Amino acid sequence: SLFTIHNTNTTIIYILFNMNALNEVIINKNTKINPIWIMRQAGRYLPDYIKLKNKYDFFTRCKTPELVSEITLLPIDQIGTDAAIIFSDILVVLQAMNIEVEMKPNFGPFIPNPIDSKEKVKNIITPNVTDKLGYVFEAIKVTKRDLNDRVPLIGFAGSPWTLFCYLVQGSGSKTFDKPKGFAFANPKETEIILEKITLTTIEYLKGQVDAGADVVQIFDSWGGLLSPSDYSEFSLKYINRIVSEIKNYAPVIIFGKGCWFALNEMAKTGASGLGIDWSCSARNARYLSGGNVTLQGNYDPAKLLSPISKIKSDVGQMINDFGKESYIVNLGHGILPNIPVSHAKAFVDAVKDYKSL
Ligand code: 1CP
Repeated sequence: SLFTIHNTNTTIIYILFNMNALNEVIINKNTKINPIWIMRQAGRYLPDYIKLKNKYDFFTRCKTPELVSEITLLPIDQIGTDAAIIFSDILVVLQAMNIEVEMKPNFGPFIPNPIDSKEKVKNIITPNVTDKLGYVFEAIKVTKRDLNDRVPLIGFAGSPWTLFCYLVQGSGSKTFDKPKGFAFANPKETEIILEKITLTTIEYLKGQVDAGADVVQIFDSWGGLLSPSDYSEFSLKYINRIVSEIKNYAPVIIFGKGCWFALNEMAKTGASGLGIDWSCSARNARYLSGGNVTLQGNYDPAKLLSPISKIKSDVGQMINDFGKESYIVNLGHGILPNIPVSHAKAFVDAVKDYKSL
């Protein structure tokens, strides 16, 4: 294999490689358990995270390797997920590119000087990633040490389009009308920006893998705001470049929120896994993705507020629908801050208790 496998004690890596390897794991351990992790599992809802959140500001948490490791391990210890995801944020890449990003309590990301005119495009740099983001690589090394091979570690980055959304809008938004307007009015400048983010992201993800990340996920949270053809031009084109550069170093998962229409093209990028949200059924996701790629998802995060008995039966149904092979259980988007820990744990336990029909 072209990949360095840092962990051998879990199915999640094997499932992203190929089914034969997975089957070996199943036979050897005499159990068949789909791997599970939860998007945004490290932050948000865990009381021990909230304590650290009240003590240290957001970027201090991101930039202190010991804190990153502590936060990253919380869900492994407390709800038992099968993979860890490094505690960081997609927006650290914009900071590295010379864009000031603040994280305002009870508001979210805030960019005081967004790229809202052509003249400002020159403010964006393609940085030396080790200089600017070396603290993430350091945090990955410390976290890998502390994980001690219990579960694999997932690195991540935002897609160029999703980062562009924050860069132009200056904050979160439901519609991201400013970046869409900028892209349609200034396609050339938009291409220049997306290229720079793409080059930075390739180096950033390579650095994460070199530091010990076993898998990487690309979050395209706002790709679903685009039409299928605009998605190809402004988002998938760049994701494709990133995947082709990274896939020989580590398996790549693409999560595109609301991007079911692009599953077929995403499958052709060479990604090992595709994240699915709850607007797409398992059957449609398998059909659209061509049936040969691992799928991940897709429980509606808000449904974790259902009674625990319902969560358990839903998980059984979901595994039946996606199938036991080439399937990583997850939510269809990040876990919400108001989910009781007991419900998150019930979701994980339901996967482990699943008995095939
Ligand atoms: O202090 C805090 O707790 C602030 C909340 C917070 C947290 C915990 C933010 C601000 N980012 C994070 C961490 C984070 N962000 C992780 C890793 C840890 C975890 O498991 O929680 C990850 C994977 C992300 C990824 C991320 N950040 C995405 C992609 C996933 C998704 O949810 O779509 C996006 C869009 C962001 C931007 C962002 N950062 C923070 C917020 C509140 C947001 C969303 C802003 C908006 O509403 O648009």
